[in-house]
Amino acid sequence: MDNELLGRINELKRERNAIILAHNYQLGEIQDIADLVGDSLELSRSASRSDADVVVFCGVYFMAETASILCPDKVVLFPNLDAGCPLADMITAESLREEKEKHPDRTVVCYVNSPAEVKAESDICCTSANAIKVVESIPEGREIIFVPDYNLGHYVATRTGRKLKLWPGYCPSHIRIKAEDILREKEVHRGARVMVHPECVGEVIALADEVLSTSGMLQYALASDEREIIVGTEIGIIYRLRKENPKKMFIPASEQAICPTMKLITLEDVLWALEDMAPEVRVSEEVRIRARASVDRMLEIV
Ligand code: CIZ
Repeated sequence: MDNELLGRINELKRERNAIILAHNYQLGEIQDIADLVGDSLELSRSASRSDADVVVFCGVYFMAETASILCPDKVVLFPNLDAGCPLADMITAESLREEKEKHPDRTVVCYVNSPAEVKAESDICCTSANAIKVVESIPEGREIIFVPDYNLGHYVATRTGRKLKLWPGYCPSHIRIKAEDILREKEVHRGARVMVHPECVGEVIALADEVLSTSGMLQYALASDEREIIVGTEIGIIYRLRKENPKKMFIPASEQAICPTMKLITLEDVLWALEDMAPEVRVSEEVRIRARASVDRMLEIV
């Protein structure tokens, strides 16, 4: 690793009173320089509690927006504006408004992987870790629209027995994991536990021992005695799993489960963002207040 580059990043971090946040799917070198590594909501919540003036968010675009929603008093820098989330881009506020008009008496549950404007149009937000609890909190008999991830919504519907109207969005990286990948790895690694993310398709979820969010996977790996775990999510998480559990073996269910935009942010991008104090992501106050209300309703429940 380039010591000069790292030295300069650290110097600027101090000068700007900045913290660097990295999502669990980021490149290893980005995770290594981060003050915090985690899932999108835990990172934004930690940032809001910190006394930093500047947050450098290394993840995908909706995550930087979430940080802006929760930290309006801070400058949120997003080092590479090309790092979008294809799942979040499968819904717009306008298309959701049209759907709401067709179903006037409904509750909209919106997965955190969505644009800020969609959060603002929703009644309550959820993450992959708490989606079941959020749906269970809605009174029985009430119509529920779940956006934008079809597979997560389908999993929640199966687990809660609730009928959800599902949006046809999906994560292009998670749907690359196939049932045959799990079966093949189980054959090679007899006795290994299988943990998968709920953005995976139903056939994959059906073969899993554990269905967990990224933070759930990290907690499970630390707490369990399992020596070998097959991991069905974006492969960036393998770096942190191995770093935190050097004696355990983590087997990616599929090397194809890679999110290209999650890998766009480089150390140089982080340095330039701190030098230029740009690109900045700031959600308009009107959208922020409504999106924040949807996030706060979730936080009251979980
Ligand atoms: O919310 C997140 O960070 C994502 C994308 C998934 C997860 O399970 O942590």
